[in-house]
Amino acid sequence: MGFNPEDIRADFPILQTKVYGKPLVYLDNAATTQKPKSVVDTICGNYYAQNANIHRGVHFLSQRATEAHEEARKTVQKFLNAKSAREVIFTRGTTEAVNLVASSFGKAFCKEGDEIVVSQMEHHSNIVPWQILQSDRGVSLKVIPFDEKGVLQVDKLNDLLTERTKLVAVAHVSNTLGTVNPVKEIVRMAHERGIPVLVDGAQSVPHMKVDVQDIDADFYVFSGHKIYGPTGIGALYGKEEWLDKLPPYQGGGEMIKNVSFEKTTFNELPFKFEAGTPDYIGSTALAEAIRYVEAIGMDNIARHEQALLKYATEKLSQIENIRFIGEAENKSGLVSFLVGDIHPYDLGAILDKLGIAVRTGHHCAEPVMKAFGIEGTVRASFGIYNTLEEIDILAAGVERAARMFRR
Ligand code: 7TS
Repeated sequence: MGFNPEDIRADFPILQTKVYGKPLVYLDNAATTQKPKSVVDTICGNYYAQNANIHRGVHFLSQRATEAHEEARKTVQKFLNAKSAREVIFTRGTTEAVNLVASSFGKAFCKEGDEIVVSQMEHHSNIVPWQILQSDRGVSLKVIPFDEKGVLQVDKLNDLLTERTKLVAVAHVSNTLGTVNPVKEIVRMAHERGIPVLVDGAQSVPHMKVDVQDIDADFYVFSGHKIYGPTGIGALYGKEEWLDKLPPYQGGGEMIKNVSFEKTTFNELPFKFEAGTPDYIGSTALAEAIRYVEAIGMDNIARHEQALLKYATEKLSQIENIRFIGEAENKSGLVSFLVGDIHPYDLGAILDKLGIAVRTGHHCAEPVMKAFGIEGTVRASFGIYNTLEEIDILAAGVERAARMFRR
């Protein structure tokens, strides 16, 4: 496995929580991950020792906070293998990063009749911002479908790309199906026609090595809270050539060079896109989270989570009338399922009473539910601190719930 999850667990105080007297089994990592002590300590330490607004101050604390924020940017840059720190924009998370691109790219490049291509397995965060552009600019959305196993039908992409396609926006990993999409191939196909690609990395960055230059994505976005970092911080990677061409998303302090009532000039990258006081405490805590996962090793994390996925799939398969939603060969560490006609909320509520935290519902991916003709699923999603024993507890819990409903 490359590392011992028991050692990792000791770094996460919340995992000691008892739920209704039972040990917490936290399997809702796709929604958000728990935080190691080092991340929480970084937040506290920064507030205790180096809090001051950044970039504007000549004084000691302000300079120290500025350096930490800019170091954090470099940490994200290296983590994603971006060419330059100017290509890393701090945002509130994936959602804000997609909205930033949709809004700015839309303003600069989209007009009535243009097309944006998304996939059928997108999280609402990578659908709705493009729909807003639809009503603002009159662009239309085209959708890459997936098959019955939840595999994206990439061969259909060529037919969807036209002279009117302005951008392709696709998830690297589906939060509902777990499918890992061949984003490098998608980028290659789009680039053959000169079309830029945004990749939603919310569910990939925490679980595998991501190299934005290798993928050749034009934009790549992720959230800090899904990679053991704090809430309220995430990043947009954008190729400098694209970010240079995009107008600012929000106006305010920090993103300007000069302001007068007659004319305002904008700051250079990355500050052009960071209006107002940025979350400089969050950025440094995110950098600490990145250091934390890198010390474990992204390849070790991927191997561990693949082992959990394999074991969970085998164990849960033994349950009568279980139906997996998402059976791609290339899957990330999560299982979405239904058992017989038990409502996912009922199953989730019983698992909760056993101390097991899973997510139920449509997981903000209603088009996926529609494609399968279901209302929702139960989803167990794995992280670095999960163990095979926890999978046993999950499988026993699902079996117990199934028996209750069979009676
Ligand atoms: N994109 C994907 C693929 C996601 O899984 C999520 C969140 C988002 C975007 C939005 O991220 P945010 O941090 O900006 O909110 N996914 C989930 C989930 O699966 N359950 O809760 C949130």
